[in-house]
Amino acid sequence: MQDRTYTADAEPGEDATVAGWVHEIRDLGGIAFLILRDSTGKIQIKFEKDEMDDGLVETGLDVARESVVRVTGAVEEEPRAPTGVEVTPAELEVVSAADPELPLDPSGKVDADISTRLDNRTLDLRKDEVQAIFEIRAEILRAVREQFRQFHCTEITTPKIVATGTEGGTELFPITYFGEEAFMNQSPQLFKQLIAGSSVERVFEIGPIFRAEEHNTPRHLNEATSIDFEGAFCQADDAMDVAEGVVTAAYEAVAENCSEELEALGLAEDFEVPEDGFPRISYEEALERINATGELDEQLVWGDDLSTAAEEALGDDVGGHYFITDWPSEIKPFYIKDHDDDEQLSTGFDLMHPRMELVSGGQREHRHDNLIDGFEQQGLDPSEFEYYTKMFKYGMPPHAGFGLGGERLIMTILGLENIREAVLFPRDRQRLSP
Ligand code: ATP
Ligand code: AMO
Repeated sequence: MQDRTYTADAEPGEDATVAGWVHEIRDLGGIAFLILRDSTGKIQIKFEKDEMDDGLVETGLDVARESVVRVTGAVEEEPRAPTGVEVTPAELEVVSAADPELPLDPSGKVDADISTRLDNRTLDLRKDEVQAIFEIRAEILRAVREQFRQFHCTEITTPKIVATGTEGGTELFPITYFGEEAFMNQSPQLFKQLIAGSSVERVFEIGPIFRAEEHNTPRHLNEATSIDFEGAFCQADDAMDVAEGVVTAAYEAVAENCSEELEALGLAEDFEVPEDGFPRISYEEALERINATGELDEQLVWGDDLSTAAEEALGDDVGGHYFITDWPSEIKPFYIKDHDDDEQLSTGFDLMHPRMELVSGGQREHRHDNLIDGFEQQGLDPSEFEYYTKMFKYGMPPHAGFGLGGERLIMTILGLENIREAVLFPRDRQRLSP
């Protein structure tokens, strides 16, 4: 590491070398200031023109904004400086000059649309509020991992290049794998079940999923981060407890450890951790409550999936996170188990935030013959999935699990308008690079 002091650690009374980006230059005539920014904050560099070497003053004040500079000098207390300290430079080196024309203004004085921001993510991330999102994202993922460990889960990594899809044929990205057709995985679904069915029992994964979603919406990505859980000897209720625990842990970690970032996002005052005991509402009751709101043009009937408008009507009615349980079997995938006493009714559940779905999960069909029937009912050829189904013949315990959309979790925690804000380099219909 090069010898330098973070701006936040520059101690008055000592000499220091600080290095970072030129945030701003203010030339007031006899005196001028360069505000230098690094990952820990900002510091003022003072130029008293009459008292300093002309060459040094010229280099310091002619440098374009966002150039990288290294400055060595005496650090002193200065109440008028933005952070209460300033450096009087003895040496100043322009390490990397920036073009005076920037495609994006990192000071945020000039607004940029999301597309310009994503095209220039490096500059965009120089804004405090954008950096705050990714600091919080890192903290959320840390907290989620820790919570899973407390639930005695083992972290796994499953393949992303696969032979078969599980979440609907039209949303697959095909690729060529040494001359054979293969796909980018849509979900770790089958693999996590295969591991839960070994004596590892409880697993989680945080990894990418790929979906060829046709729609361009503020809450869909073509490459997203899925937070998956699978547990042997679990029922749907147990998986719901884990989902609630993980979501709550993420909020708690942000409340406890991200006060500066919340401040930068203007969320510090109103940030709230959701109350535990998310209500569990059956699909049937959900339909009744949605219909009773009178918000929809047409009444919903049994078997209907919930449209965005329906989800929003129910979200407003409930007012917080909630589960929808006991969905009709026909609209849940083959791997979700039906209730033993009613095969029209599945053990599938969704966890909803008032603005959108966060989680899908359920108890799994662990009986080999019923599983094969399920494939056929869904129009899938079970022989293509033999690598999966045959393990159900060698001691497969009852099990349950869920998938939680990582970016949707971040988006709802921070109230972001667009899911792309929660990903460094989002993939959508229009965007394959950077
Ligand atoms: P000083 O007595 O500190 O040299 P000044 O009042 O003589 O300052 P200038 O030197 O021309 O005037 O400074 C212009 C402006 O910059 C003034 O409003 C002053 O308050 C402000 N200023 C001067 N020094 C600093 C500093 N170290 N940090 C922040 N602001 C300063
Ligand atoms: P599902 O398809 O509902 O279920 O996905 C689970 C969760 O992942 C998130 N998600 C997405 N987020 C952003 N962009 C997308 N294109 C996208 N697709 C999904 C959502 C969603 O609730 N195998 C099951 C899970 C399980 O049963 O364990 C599955 O994938 O937040």
